[in-house]
Amino acid sequence: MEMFSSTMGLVSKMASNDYVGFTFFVGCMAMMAASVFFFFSMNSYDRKWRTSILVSGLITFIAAVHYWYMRDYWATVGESPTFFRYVDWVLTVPLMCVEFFLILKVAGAKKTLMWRLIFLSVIMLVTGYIGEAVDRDNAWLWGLVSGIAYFVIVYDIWLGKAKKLAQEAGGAVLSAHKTLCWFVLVGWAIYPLGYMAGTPGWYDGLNGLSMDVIYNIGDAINKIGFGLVVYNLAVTASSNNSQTA
Ligand SMILES: *C/C=C(C)/C=C/C=C(C)/C=C/C1=C(C)CCCC1(C)C
Repeated sequence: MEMFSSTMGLVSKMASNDYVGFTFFVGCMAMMAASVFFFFSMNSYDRKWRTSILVSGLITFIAAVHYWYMRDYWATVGESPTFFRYVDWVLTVPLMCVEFFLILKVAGAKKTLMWRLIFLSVIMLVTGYIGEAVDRDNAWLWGLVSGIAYFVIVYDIWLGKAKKLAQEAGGAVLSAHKTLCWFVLVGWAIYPLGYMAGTPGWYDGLNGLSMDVIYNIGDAINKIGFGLVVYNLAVTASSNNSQTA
């Protein structure tokens, strides 16, 4: 990566085929824009949705800050910013679990449901980190443990207690819950693909799509998409209320 000095200081040049650098850059901007959108709209809807939209904004904001560092790390070091990546995930993925709890609170969701999902997500991410950065030789084993934790999360929200609560709540909450479930089943499944693309000797760069590009696409879809589902719930549920009032 070639460097040149500008009047602004040291700026690294981005090659036109540097898809990783490009997606870090665009991802950073998209996360910032989404955060501003969520923060500014949080007071426009019923009070009970305020925290949910705030958490949507926190998820994209935390990601924006990490993308800023990851973009920089990639541009100067030229390696995958695995450490920053996992710090970002270990903060934002549990917050996504909190979102499930917050929208199901109307149906009487208990904190134990939230802590169970948070616990599973931390197991999923810590084992993934070990497989990616600490014990590469056993990447398959750590990936497997991580995959099992992921599977339990999918089971819990699709068929377990969370599903029952969503059905009790019905209406807009039920449909938001369903959409979030699809994000976890399909959107989150992008990550194990990235992991496989990044493990030497597996599918190193699935047809040129490197691990970081796959992770960056996954993050944009999941973090911004998740937030928009919650935002949409607040909009629908608030206007429904004012019609019946
Ligand atoms: C905003 C960030 C999100 C939603 C990150 C989600 C990450 C995952 C669902 C990661 C899952 C993994 C596996 C299921 C197995 C291989 C290791 C991981 C950590 C990539």
